[in-house]
Amino acid sequence: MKHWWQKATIYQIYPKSFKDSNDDGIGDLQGIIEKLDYLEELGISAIWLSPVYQSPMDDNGYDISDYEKIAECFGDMSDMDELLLEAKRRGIRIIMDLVVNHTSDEHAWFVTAKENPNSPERDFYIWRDQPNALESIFGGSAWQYDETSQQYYLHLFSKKQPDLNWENPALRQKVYDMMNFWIDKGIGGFRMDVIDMIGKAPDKGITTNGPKLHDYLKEMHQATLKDKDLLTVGETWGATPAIAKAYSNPDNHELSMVFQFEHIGLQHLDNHPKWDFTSLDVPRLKAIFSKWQIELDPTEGWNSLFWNNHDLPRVLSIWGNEMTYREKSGKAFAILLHLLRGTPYIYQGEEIGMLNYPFKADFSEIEDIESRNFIAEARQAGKQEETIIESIRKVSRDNARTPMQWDDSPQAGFSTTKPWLPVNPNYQTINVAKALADKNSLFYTYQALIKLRKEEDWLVDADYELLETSSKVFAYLRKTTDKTYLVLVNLSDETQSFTSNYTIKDTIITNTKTPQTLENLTLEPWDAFCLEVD
Ligand code: TEU
Ligand code: CA
Repeated sequence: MKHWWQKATIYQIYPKSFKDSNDDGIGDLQGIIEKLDYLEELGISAIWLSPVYQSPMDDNGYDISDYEKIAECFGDMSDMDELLLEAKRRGIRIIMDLVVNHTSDEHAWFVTAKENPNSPERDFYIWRDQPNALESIFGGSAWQYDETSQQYYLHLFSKKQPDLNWENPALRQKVYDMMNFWIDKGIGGFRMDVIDMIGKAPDKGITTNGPKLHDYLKEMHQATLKDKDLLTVGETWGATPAIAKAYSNPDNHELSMVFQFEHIGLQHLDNHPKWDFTSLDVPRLKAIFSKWQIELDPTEGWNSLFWNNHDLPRVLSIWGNEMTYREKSGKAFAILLHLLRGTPYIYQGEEIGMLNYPFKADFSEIEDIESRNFIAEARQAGKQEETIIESIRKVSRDNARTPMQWDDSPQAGFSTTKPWLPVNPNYQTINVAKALADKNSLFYTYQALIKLRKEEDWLVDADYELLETSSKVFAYLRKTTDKTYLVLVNLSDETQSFTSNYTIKDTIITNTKTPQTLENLTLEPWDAFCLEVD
């Protein structure tokens, strides 16, 4: 039996930056509702909605102060209900972001826990008399001293994001009740933020893949997800194929799939922080994707496929060619990814080829907490300002978070006032209106790929096989018992040669002219196609 999410393409919305309906410079739920027709035209099956819950916005909503309320800047629960209804009318499900590794320090549980060390809520969080060496992912110690109760609490992210104590069964039940509140509203599933951290054992220095992680997920499944065909995708930075199978093997009853980040690791030097970025190593990309394609056979697990999200730089700016081949390299990345086995995710703006932002050298345009902490630490460590800004321009999370570019009117049709993050100055050339008007635009490649996935079972079923080619060419086969498909992509600015004995039967999708033969073929820069072959 196939699950709906095996034939679905998911579109991620970062609500602050998608569409502002009331001209306060911040995207909101009514803005999303306005743009549902656009998403229907693109053809996606579900929206992954980054957090819209009540939040002081220290980390743009990944710091939640009430899971059952909507942040005022986004609207209210009636807007949320309207979004669910309007999306459903268009065959679009809503995947909520589940952030339960931590809450905001302004969540009522934490407020009570702090004020009253004898309250049951105290044990919902992780308190110690002395800090250990654990560090926050956003920099500095992971422990914050609380004057009132004279203990330290754990925060693996910002100090306004205290970690929840999953060892407490009452806390776990509260989380499951909250999940059921949303499931009862008819959502399509959950994207689970840093879910691999909930089983942490902080005294042993273990933060991810802790000993009880999978017990908790099985318990969660029983209490919430069981018998409902919801899409669940865990964010798991350190997952290997073996770990991914533990989560996504259908017999384990945990999650549908996880986001693995091994290919994203190629963005920076090995064993270096993300700020030490490097250029694309195509042979390693091929090896990583091939490993995941082969190991996560549908009987044992399921893959998720993505280039972009709200934490990552725009793929075209780091691995594609922004200038000469912006749309063509965009199509090449799309074709390469969407014909693999797994569920593809598109991040807002990816479908029109949005790019990184040229941040001012004085850092005045930087909003992201991770970036701001990095700048402060790098300065303290005596790094050159030019090196710091170079890192920021290349990999800051704010690159993905600038407003969606809808048209060429001021503020790119996102808002009529100055938005919370500036609009990319390239909006007059890169915007939705332009993309829709041009039948050859990147948008229509995405549209075609999404349609193909819905219609063609081989995308789910067919085996994967990597072909030996020159290093900058990525070529793979998808084979069913009676059909063979070849996906062939030149991931470079130079021509490449390719040869094969297969004969061409049909063109499935291409970003260039289909060749007559595969024998002694010259691939132009960023050529990409999928052909049925014999
Ligand atoms: O991200 C988890 C995470 O580890 C990121 O902080 C990641 O390491 C970093 O962004 C890479 O640059 C999730 C969310 O996706 C992120 O937006 C949140 O800030 C974070 O969790 C805390 O909730
Ligand atoms: Ca608004």
